[in-house]
Amino acid sequence: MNSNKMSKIQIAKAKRLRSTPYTSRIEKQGLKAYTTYNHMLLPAGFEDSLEDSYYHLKENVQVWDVAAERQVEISGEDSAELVQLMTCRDLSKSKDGRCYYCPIIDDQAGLINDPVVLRINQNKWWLSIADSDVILFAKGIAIGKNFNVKIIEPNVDIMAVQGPKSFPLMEKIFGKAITDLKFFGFDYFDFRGTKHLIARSGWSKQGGYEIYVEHTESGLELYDHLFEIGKEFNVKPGCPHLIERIESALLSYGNDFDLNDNPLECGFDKYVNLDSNVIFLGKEKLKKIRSEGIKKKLMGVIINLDKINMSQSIQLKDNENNIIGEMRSAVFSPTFKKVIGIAMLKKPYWDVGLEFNINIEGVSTKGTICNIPFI
Ligand code: THG
Repeated sequence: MNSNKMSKIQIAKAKRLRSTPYTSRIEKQGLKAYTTYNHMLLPAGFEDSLEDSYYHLKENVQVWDVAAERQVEISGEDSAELVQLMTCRDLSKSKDGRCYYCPIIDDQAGLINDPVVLRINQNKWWLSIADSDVILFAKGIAIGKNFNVKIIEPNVDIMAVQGPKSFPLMEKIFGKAITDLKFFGFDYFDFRGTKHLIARSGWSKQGGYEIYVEHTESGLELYDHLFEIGKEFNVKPGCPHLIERIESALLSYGNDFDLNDNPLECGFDKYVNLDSNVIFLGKEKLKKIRSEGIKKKLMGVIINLDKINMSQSIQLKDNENNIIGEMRSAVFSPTFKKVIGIAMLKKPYWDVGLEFNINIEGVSTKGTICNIPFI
C-alpha cells in the first residue's frame, strides 16, 4: 500500500540532479525508477520484476548506466602522495593499468568513501567514487598540504556490462584480448577507431566489464551496438541489483556504512595496511582501534519473512529489549527464500547464530546473525 503510493511520486529533474549521456536511452528501454548518486541520476529498476532481473543477471548479460560512479581525477607530481594520504590501503607497490578497491578515511578513521582507484600512471589517478563528495575532501587536503596536483571531475560516464554472457558479448566486439584481461585490470580497446578504457570489474559478482566512456559519441554508438549484437546473448538494460549485491556482500556507502564507521568495523581488513611505512590520514587512530579492538561489526542477518521494504535502518533487540544493533539494508532473496540483510552489530552481539528480535512495520519477528557474503 505504502510503496504503491510512493512509486507514483516523481523525482523532479534539474541541472543539479544531473542526467547521464545514457538517460534518454534507458528511459526508452523501460526504466521504472531512479535513485540519486553523486548528484546524478542512477537507474534503480526496469520493467522486469526485481526477481526476474535477478535471474536474468545471473544467467545472461546486462548493460548498466553507472555514469553516477563519478571519477575524481588527481594528476600532477604530488598525486601519488595525495592518493596514498587518503587511503589506508598501501599503494606503494601499485601498478599502472590496475584497479584497487580503497577505503578512504579521515583523520578519525571514519569512512569518507570506498572507491575503485585506477592507477593510470604514477602521476594520474582516477578515484571511481561511491556517493560522497570526495573531490572536496581531496581539494581540501591538497590546498592544506600545498601539493602540486590538479583535481577535476572529468567527463567520464561508465557503462557496465555485467553477467556471465558479458564475456562472449564483449569478445565479439573487442576480440580475444578482452577476455585475457585479469580481474581488476584495465586497458584501452578500440571501437571503430576510438579507444575506450575498459576494466574487468563491476558492482556484481556475476563477472563483467566497466567501460569508462570519455568519448561520448563513440560511447553511445557502442551502447547501441551492445544491444544490437547482444540479442543472441539475451542482453537487457539493468542496474546495480539489490538482491545480487546483498547476497554477494558488495557494500553500499551511505546504506551499509558511512562516516561514523571505520574500515575494521566494516570488514575491510584486507584493504587496511597498518604495518608498512606509507603515510595516510587516520593511521594512528586505526592502530589504536586495532589494539583496543572494534566495538561494532558489520554482519549478515537472515529473517524468516517473505518481503521487506527498507528506507531506513531498523533496530535489532535481544529478549530483554536491549538494542544490539541495526539492520541497514535488506531484501527478500529468492535463493534463500528468506529476507537477508546487512546489519551493524554491537559488541558482544555479533556471534554467528545469535537470535534477535526485530519489528518490521508493526510485526515482531525473529532473525539470526550470519557471516557475509551469503553466497
Ligand atoms: N565500479 C566502479 N566504481 C564504483 C563502483 C564500482 N564506485 C562506487 C562503488 N562501486 C564502490 N564500491 C565498490 C565495492 C566493491 C567493489 C567495487 C566497488 C568490488 N569488490 C570486489 C569484491 O568485493 O570481491 C573486489 C575487491 C578487491 O578485492 O580488490 O568489486 O562497482 N568503477
